[in-house]
Amino acid sequence: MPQAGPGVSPVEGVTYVGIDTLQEQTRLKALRRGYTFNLLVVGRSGLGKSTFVNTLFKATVARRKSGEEEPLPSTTEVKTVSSSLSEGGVRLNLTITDTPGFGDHINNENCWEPIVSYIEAQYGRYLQEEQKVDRLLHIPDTRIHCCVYFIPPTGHSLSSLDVEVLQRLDKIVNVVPVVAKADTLTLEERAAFKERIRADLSDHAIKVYPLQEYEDLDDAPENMKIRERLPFAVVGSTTWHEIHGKKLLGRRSNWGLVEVENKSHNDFAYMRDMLIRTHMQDLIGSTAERHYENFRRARLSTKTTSKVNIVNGQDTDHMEDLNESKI
Ligand SMILES: Nc1nc2c(ncn2[C@@H]2O[C@H](COP(=O)(O)OP(=O)(O)OP(=O)(O)O)[C@@H](O)[C@H]2O)c(=O)[nH]1
Ligand SMILES: [Mg+2]
Repeated sequence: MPQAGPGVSPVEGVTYVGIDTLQEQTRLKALRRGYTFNLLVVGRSGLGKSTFVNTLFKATVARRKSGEEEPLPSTTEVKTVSSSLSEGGVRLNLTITDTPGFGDHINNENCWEPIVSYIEAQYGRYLQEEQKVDRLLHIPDTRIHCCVYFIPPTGHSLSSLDVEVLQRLDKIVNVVPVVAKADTLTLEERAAFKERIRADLSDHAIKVYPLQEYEDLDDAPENMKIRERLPFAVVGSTTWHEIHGKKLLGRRSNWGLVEVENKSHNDFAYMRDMLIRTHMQDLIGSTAERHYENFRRARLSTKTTSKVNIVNGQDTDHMEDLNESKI
């Protein structure tokens, strides 16, 4: 059989057009540009969010010397860390935004506001760029593609504060729930707690990623397995331990060393696989197609409403400015 190529068809008598090379063209274009993936970590105070950020960077990007590390200070402001990874010619710009923990006050009303504002500000920034007359071909993307939400390992149920925060977040961002400090629960406690949390999420109609209603048929079996594992029970640590000549990230517990990247010890590696290996493209795509689109529609329809008022004799330019400044 003749080799496929311009003018040569793999099927006799059929003209070969070459649309099968589109995939390769798209791949090469994406490789040149690289990928940007933005993660946000959110949750109540002291659950190990900053440790998780550092663990993910260490386990994914840097393999440094073993030894104990300085304890982390409590996070007081939103902080973004970025790192560029390259593997097999594919470049990834991984950005993780760490947020201060909440829930310490007697009155925790509106404690989610800074987080919601942060997520929306990134959409606003993108929209502003997109609407410019001379806009960039590739707008720098700071939109949050995934929010990792930390649940305290209480062994009971989801607290009312977590429910309130999650109900606000799931409308604007892809949310992946995790049980923090999983090493403080036995394997049986973890399984029971996870089941309880899944039931709580469903009772409160909180939608977590991956959503069944948006998946392709091809993804369905894999996503089903992920949903059965949610919330991921994770352990974070930035301390390297030398075991049989191998450097491992881990945390000492009553039962011995809990290895961060060992799938039989906790779900950290399952989660990293989902975020970076199997679902990154879908997380980026669904952020653009659903969450950003919802924001854009809402923001632009507010503008249209203000223009209707203008026609009714209001101050046009001033109202436009007000809308812009909200971004
Ligand atoms: N047992 C256990 N402890 C952890 C784990 N991850 C972090 N810690 C410890 O929990 C404490 C708080 O960790 P941080 O990473 O600062 O927590 P945080 O959520 O960023 O805290 P805030 O910024 O104050 O909200 C530290 O003493 C960590 O060593 C874990 O997986 N298991
Ligand atoms: Mg912190």
